[in-house]
Amino acid sequence: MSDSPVRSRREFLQASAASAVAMSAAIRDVMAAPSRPNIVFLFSDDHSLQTIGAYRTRLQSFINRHNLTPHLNRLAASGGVFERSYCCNSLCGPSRAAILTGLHSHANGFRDNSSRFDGSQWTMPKALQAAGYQTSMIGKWHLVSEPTGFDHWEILPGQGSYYNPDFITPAGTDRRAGYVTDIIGDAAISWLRTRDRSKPFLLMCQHKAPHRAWLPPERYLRLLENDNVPEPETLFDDYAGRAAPASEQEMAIGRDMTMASDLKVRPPLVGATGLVGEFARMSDAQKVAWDAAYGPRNDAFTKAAPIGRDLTRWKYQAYMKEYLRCVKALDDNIGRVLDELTTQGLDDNTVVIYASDQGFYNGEHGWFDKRWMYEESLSMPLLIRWPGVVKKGSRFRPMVQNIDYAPTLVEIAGASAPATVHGRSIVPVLQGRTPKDWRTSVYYHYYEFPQDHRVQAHVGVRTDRYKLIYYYPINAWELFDLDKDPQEVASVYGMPKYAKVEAELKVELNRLRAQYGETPYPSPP
Ligand SMILES: [Ca+2]
Repeated sequence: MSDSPVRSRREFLQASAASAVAMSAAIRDVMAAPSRPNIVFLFSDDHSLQTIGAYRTRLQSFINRHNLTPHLNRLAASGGVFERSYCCNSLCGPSRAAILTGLHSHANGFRDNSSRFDGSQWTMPKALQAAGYQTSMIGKWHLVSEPTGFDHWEILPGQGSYYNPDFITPAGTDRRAGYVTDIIGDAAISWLRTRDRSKPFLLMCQHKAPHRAWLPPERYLRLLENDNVPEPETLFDDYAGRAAPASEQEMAIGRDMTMASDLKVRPPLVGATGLVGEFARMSDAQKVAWDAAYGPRNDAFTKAAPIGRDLTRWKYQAYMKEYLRCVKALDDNIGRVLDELTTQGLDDNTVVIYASDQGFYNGEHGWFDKRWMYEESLSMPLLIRWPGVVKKGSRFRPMVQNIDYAPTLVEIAGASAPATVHGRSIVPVLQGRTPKDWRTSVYYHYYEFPQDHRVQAHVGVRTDRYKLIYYYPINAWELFDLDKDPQEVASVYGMPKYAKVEAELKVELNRLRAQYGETPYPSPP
C-alpha cells in the first residue's frame, strides 16, 4: 500500500478490499476462539489458613460458629481449595515479587523487605497487558518501586494505614477518609464499573489486612468481646527438640507483643496529645468509638493484673480478637467484590483467586508473625473459582507454590511465560489432570536476619512427608517427620533411624538449588 496521501481510485479500492478481508478474518478468529476469562486476584497480607473457615484447621469450628469468613467460604465452595500451597520466602515483599515474576527471590532480586523491585523485568501483568488484557492494581503493593504492567493503579505507600489511609496513584498522593479494607473494596468495585468493557481484564485487589498492628474498623471493635478463642497446644512451646534459632527469635506473644501498639492498652484517645501513627490519623468520631470499646476492657485488664502465663493468655486473646476483627472486615469486602461480579453478569467467565502473601502464627509455638519454614508460615491460603473448569468443592493436594501463579495466570489468558520462569502452570491441576511429573518437593529460602524478629536465615525442602531445614549461617539443621510430628516440635535430624531420609533430602535440596540457579551459600562469618 502506498504511503502517498494522494492515492488512485484503484489503489483505494484494492486497499479497502484487502482490509475488509483482513477484518472479517479477525472477526472470524475472535468468534471462533473461546472468550478469554477475566481474572480477579483477591489478595491479603498475613492471613493464616487457620482463620479461614474453608480450611480444616484447629480454629475451623470457631471461625464458622462465629461466621467470620462466610464469603471466603462461599468462594471456596464454588470452586476449589488448595491444601498444600506454599510460599518460597515467607515475607510480604518477597512473596509479591515471586507472584509477579514466577521466580524465586534470588532470581527476581527481592530477597527481603529492604529490597526494591526491579519493574523492568518480565512480569505476569505485563504479559497479560501484551495479550490484550486491561490490567489494574489496587491496594497494598509493598515493592518500593512504582508498579509496571498496569493500565490502572492506586496503591498504599509501604505498609499503608488502617485508618484514613493515603493512596499513591500516577497523579500523586491523596488521603481518603474511612477504613482501609472498605476503601480498597470501594476502589476495586469502582474500577470494575468504569473499566473498558471491550477487553478481558486482570484485577489485582490487594488488602493490607490483617497485617500487624491489627486495627479493626469501628463496626467490629466489640466483635468476639465475650468469647474465648481456642488456644493452640504449643502456646507455651519450650523449643526443646529444635535447633537454636527457634528459641532465639523475637516474636513471642508473651514477651514481644507490645501492649500499647499491638494490643491497644493505652490511655483514652480523646483529648490525648502527642498521638502517633494510626491514632494520630483518626477523626474525633473514630477516637470516641475506640475509647468506648477499649476503655472498659483496659480497666478490667488493670484490675486483674495478669502475670506470667496468665498474661500470655490475656495477650493471646486480645491479639486473636483484633486479628479476627480485621479478617471479618476483609471477608466483607471479598463478598462485596464477588457480589459486583454477579451483578455485572461476569461469574461464568471470570476466574476468581484468593490468596495471602504467606501464612501466619496465631499463637502456635507461642508466636505471632511469619518468616519460618514451619507449616503455619510456609502455607499460603489459595482458593480458586473457575466455572466450567474447577469442580465445585474440589480439594487439591498437589504441592503448589507462589512461583506458579504467574505462569498459571498467563496460561489462563492464552499467553505464554518465558522458559526462565521457575514456577509451573497449575492449569492442568485445576482441570483435574495433574501431570505425572508434577513436583514432589518445594524449595524455600528466607534471608532477613536479624531484623525484624530475629529469625535466622534458612533454606529448606519440603516433600509429601518430610521437611529439612538448614540454617546455613550457623550450620544447624532440622528434620521433621510431618506424619508423626505435624506440629514440628521434635526434630529427628541426626537420628540413625532417619539417616537415609536425611541423606535423600540433602540430595534433593542441592538438586533444587541447582535447578533454580541458586547463589552459593555465603561463607560462614
Ligand atoms: Ca505479609
